[in-house]
Amino acid sequence: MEKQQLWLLILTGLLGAVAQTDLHGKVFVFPKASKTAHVILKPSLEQPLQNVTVCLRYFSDLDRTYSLFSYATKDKDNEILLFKPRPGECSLYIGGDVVTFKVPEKTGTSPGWEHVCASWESATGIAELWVNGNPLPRKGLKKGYSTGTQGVVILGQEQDSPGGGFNLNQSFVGEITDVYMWGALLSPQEVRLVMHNTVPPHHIFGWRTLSYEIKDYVVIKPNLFPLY
Ligand SMILES: *[C@@H]1O[C@H](CO)[C@@H](O)[C@H](O)[C@H]1NC(C)=O
Ligand SMILES: *[C@@H]1O[C@H](CO)[C@@H](O)[C@H](O)[C@H]1NC(C)=O
Ligand SMILES: [Ca+2]
Repeated sequence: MEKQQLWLLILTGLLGAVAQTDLHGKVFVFPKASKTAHVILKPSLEQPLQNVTVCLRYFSDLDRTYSLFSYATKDKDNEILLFKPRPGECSLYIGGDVVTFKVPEKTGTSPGWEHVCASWESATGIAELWVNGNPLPRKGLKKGYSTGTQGVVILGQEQDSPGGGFNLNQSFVGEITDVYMWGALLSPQEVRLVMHNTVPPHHIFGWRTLSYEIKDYVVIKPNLFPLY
């Protein structure tokens, strides 16, 4: 009996460590403003990154500030952060520095949903933001930098310390789906393929093989507007 329980524990432990879910056609719903609701993505980033791309699709009617993707390390709470300071703008933080892109209103085909890909290349510092498959004028930051490791990646809240320091006024309310991260840059063609859910391999996080932990009030639901 005790032996069985022990094996069960070991098995659950192993499954817990590697459990991956195919969330195709599903979304995370963040139903209300909160300073606790969030989703932790795993594993934590073990390698410093010189090339980074983050893509996701989201739908929100917030007109305040909110976070889309937050990676915080002990040294830098805004190590990699995709952030909406206000409607019509999108900011990318790398190692605590920030560039802000002006986003033209409604360029997409799915009303309300917006697909974004943000990338950063250490060698040049060049940051790209693609909105619904269209590139915005490039900016630059943190040339020569490598992102820190062993931090925490969170959807739904903006971190001011790894795994915490949330602010209700920066919480995400709405729906997020198709979240991916690569330690590499994507070609323009790849960005457009990702938008149509044909995704290059070798990602760090992938929506169809996601390891995650939901904290507090976040609900997984079918996508009501599945274009792809
Ligand atoms: C970063 O991407 C560039 C362009 O794809 C590539 O030449 C370079 O080797 C990459 N660097 C690393 C560290 O992966
Ligand atoms: C959130 O915003 C409200 C209204 O603007 C403000 O009164 C409150 O102090 C803010 N809370 C935090 C934690 O920043
Ligand atoms: Ca922060």
